[in-house]
Amino acid sequence: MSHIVFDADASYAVGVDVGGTKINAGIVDARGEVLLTRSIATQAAEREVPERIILAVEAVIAEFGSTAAEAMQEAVRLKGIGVGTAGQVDWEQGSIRYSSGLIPGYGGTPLKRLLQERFGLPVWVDNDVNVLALTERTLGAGRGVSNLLCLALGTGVGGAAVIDGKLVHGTWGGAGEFGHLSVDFDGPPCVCGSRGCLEQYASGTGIAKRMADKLAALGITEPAIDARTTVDRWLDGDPAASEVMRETFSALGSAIASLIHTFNPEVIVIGGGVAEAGEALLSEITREVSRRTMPSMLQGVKITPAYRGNWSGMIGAALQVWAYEKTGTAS
Ligand code: BMX
Ligand code: ZN
Repeated sequence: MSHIVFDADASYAVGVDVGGTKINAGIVDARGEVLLTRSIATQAAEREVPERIILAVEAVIAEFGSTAAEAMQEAVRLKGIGVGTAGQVDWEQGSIRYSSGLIPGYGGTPLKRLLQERFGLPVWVDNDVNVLALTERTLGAGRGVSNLLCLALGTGVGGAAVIDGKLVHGTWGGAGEFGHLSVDFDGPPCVCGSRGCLEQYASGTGIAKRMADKLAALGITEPAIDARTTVDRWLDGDPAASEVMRETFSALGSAIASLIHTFNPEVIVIGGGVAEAGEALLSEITREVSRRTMPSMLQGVKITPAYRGNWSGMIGAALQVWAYEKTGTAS
């Protein structure tokens, strides 16, 4: 007997969240309930990233097939595959137009075509944080909200904007790269070519790097310092970690204030692995935002954690299958 509760009457889709570090794949129903999940590393020496995405999808489809067969004695059709991926996605083509050095060699991948050919199912591909916004609109803090911003603090920093009820894609799908808002025009160089980008201060990668630099300046060498350890040490009152995190909060406060001034949103959702630090992190961000935003524009703005933390990207990836089934494209 499987421990999975399988509903023979529900329709299911595959959701895949491709981040700089992990690929999370799962089977999700139309209400965003997760039936099963699988997580693998995005980059491993022996396979290219598109092949690893296919591996993750094969794994969840195989497990779903045996679960469905156990429950019903027959195979059940999946409705489609939805992908949310790091990188700048040409969302009508479903291809990766460009990817920063966080996923080397990924740019140019015709992901939608590859998955359609391999699995024979309808496929939707969008940026990872654009699909996170879909989860928030459908299930989370964005329900009934017409103006919503999402920021995901992960391996990189990603963003999405829903404005006047519409997910903003820009000319071909690259809109919402909030991680590359510069918060210091003379700051450290960024993988995108600019300087002082929010991502340098608020991503897991950026936090870990700045903590290692800070310790090195103090004559301390800790080779494997990561963002989680840095956040834990900040919560414990460690002075070096507190300095690093103070910069993180200032950078976030500055970027979010600019976003509020640009978009006049009602809700700002903060997700990604770094945001799993929880309430303490959120209240520091809120404080920094309040210091830097015009009072009239700050009034009523809600800064809130992402629905179901790190799984919300995968859920939103799958939700595309129902959200866009009629039009064939995002709205
Ligand atoms: C980067 C950029 C964004 C992405 C964001 C969060 C790439 C490969 N990534 O700024 O497209 O949304 O990181 O990505 O160009 P994650 O890896 O933290 O999920
Ligand atoms: Zn940048």
